[in-house]
Amino acid sequence: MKSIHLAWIGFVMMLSITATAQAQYEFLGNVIRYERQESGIILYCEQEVQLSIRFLKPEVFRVILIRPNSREPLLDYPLAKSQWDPVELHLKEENTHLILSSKEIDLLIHTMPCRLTVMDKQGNVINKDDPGMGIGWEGKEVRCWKSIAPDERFFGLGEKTGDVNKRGREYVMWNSDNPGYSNETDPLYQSIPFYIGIHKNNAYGIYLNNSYRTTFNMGAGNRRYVSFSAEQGVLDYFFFYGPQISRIVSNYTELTGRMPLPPLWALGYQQSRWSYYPDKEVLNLARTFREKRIPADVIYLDIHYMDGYRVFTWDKERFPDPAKMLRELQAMGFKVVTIIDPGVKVDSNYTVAKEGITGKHFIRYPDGSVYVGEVWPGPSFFPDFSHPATRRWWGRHLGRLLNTGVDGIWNDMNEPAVWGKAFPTEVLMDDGGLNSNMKKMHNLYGFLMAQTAYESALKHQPDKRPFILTRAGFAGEQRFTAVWTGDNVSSEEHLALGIRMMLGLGMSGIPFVGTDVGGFMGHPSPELFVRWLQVGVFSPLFRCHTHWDTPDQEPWSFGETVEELSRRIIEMRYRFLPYIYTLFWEASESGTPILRPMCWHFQNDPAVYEPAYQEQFFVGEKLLVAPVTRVGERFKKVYLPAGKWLEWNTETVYEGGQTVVVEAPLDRIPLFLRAGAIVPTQEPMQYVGEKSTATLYLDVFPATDYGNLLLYEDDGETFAYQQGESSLTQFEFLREGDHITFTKARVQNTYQVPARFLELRFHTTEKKPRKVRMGKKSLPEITPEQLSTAGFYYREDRKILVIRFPDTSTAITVTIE
Ligand code: MIG
Repeated sequence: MKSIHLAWIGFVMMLSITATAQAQYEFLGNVIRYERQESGIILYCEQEVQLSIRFLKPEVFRVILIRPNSREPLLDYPLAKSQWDPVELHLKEENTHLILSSKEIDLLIHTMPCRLTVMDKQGNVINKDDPGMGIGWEGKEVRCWKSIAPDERFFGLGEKTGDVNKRGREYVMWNSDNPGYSNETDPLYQSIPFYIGIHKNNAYGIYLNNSYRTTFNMGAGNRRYVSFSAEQGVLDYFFFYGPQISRIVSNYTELTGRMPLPPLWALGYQQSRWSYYPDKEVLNLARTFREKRIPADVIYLDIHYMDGYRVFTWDKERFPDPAKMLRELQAMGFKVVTIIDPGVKVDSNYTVAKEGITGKHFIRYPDGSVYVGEVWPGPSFFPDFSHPATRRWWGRHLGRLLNTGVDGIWNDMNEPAVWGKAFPTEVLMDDGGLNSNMKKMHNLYGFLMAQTAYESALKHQPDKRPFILTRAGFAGEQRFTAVWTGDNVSSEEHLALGIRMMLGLGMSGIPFVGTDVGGFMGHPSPELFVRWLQVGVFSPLFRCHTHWDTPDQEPWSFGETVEELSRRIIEMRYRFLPYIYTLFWEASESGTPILRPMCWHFQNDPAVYEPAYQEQFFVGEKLLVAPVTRVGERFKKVYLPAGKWLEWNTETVYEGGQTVVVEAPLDRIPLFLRAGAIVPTQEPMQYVGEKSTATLYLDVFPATDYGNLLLYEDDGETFAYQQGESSLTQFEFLREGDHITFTKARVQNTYQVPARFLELRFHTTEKKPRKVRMGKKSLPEITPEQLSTAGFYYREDRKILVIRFPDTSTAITVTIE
């Protein structure tokens, strides 16, 4: 046997091991023998401990620590994919190590003791176990230590406070309701045990597949290592090699799933507060939006719509006829999303409570008695969303709500939160018959509740894309739900923190995220409200929300000037919808976040990591946003990475690779088009679907030889796109000196886009072209008022060449000479 040599060395080493005292970690010892398996290897180590390594792809592998007497099943809720093609590997045995190679990486397995080093094909170390500690355990706790590279930075970990770069702090995963949290608070509502490490132009990701309380030490209190540990359960992690961040997130979301396309209306402006009631006030709110011509798509009903906070009821006095109110709102083009809390009021006259008791749907103590905790309704029961029957039961009630005319579900308090902040850990959930306590299930509760809502919505309205929003959750929840960052504060610090949290979530596989615009606790100054709305324009979820005891926080609540500014800012969101929707599609296809930190596109530029610029972000690949987050600030210092950049508001071109200062009056968001950009926009409308777009605008910044846009469109509502009913259009330009060739090619044409004009706007055009041709035909010069004539005009003042023509044929070529 090949392994005899190793076994002998292992035996010699064993003799030198002294007995471990109790209050100490034990570390993974020597490899005694190994067994090659398809796509992997099992390493048999001292003390009957095994390490299983299995490749899912040449650049992705899974490591599982198997200890005697701890046979807990692996966690499978977060995983969307379990079948992977075999991966071809080669094994080489050397004196002190084995080398397991895929075509992407070499995994060095040191055998004495067992430690892993991951190398790229050029021999660079991507990541390695701490040589002294590697993997260890103490009682039920398991931990892995990884060496830190001097220049290493860390990203991800979901919804976490602090900087975008997580280095130097320790973070805990334990879903917690922390209203009015600060930049130091941890943990918060979400647990996404996934991070990305970037160093020396190399990057990797690690996902710890364990739902117990886990801890990520990102080099806090030490200069030596990162460690990730779980209080209990299996040490089971996935390693994703980059070297590009995008590939890490793509593979991570292939494993844990991707966001399905939401309905297009969910990308519109959303208005919420705790709480709008009674029905007359809700209708008034809706009418005010329409009268004031401030676009909006969604109104939220917070807990006051219910009868005494009883979930799935309506307060009869405040909302005597919900179906009628919902119909009236619908007629005005509004969608309604209602809050759903998990706590079911203990009340012997309340159907939901009675059904839950008879159906055994509630979480129980180990002695069988039903757990009662206190939340809004007073003493409450808590549904066991891990039980399929409970999911069906809850789903039927959700279905009733949807059939009344409600359009989306907002899951709150699902950490789960109770007064006293200590949901007992000994209570039990079904967990597929395993009967697991909350130590394992706590962090999964929000995930399972969101899954229940998503599946129920699908079942009851199979033709409509569900919209679910959740406060708490776990890795993989992006398959079911959008996320908002909970109870923030109306402060400048929180506006900036919210951006960092959205970026962290996006890098952790969750693209559909937002903050309470304006802030939840407290009241924003008029100016802070404006600045927050501006960030909202580019937040995937654009929802204004505020606390019970705060003043009004609608776009018209801050005086006339702010009302006018708000209208224009919200209109801007509707202008950008074609671009944002295309980014949602990209996210659903590849896991790529909609908001991206600058390192996403400029990984090797050290300046993009400077904390001073960490709230600048990309919206897609072509738009860089540098929002103002401070009141009184009228200039913005912006770092522009390499290349040319066009400031959207002023038509100024900047050379990248430097810091610039741009004007940022209150009505302006510093916004930069990257050279090569083709950005699609439309005219604003009052709500999604109000009218079809008469013109699709394409803003082109041709300061480079080539640029492109793959535009995605579909009906925005149904699942027809999954049967291929969508439209994909490739727009490209090629530039040689003053000569530009612009082409359009429908690459997928099963969804019929509405009849419309295309308007190309070539920025930074120095002079009026001699000729503009479409195919072989010369286009006439027209005036800006000639909206229904094909032709071109030149705007001397802004140096923009405008070309308009009907968007009829599936392929065109426009030549500018
Ligand atoms: O204990 O439903 O984060 O958005 O308005 C507070 C009332 C409960 C917390 C949510 C917030 C919501 C509020 N809820």
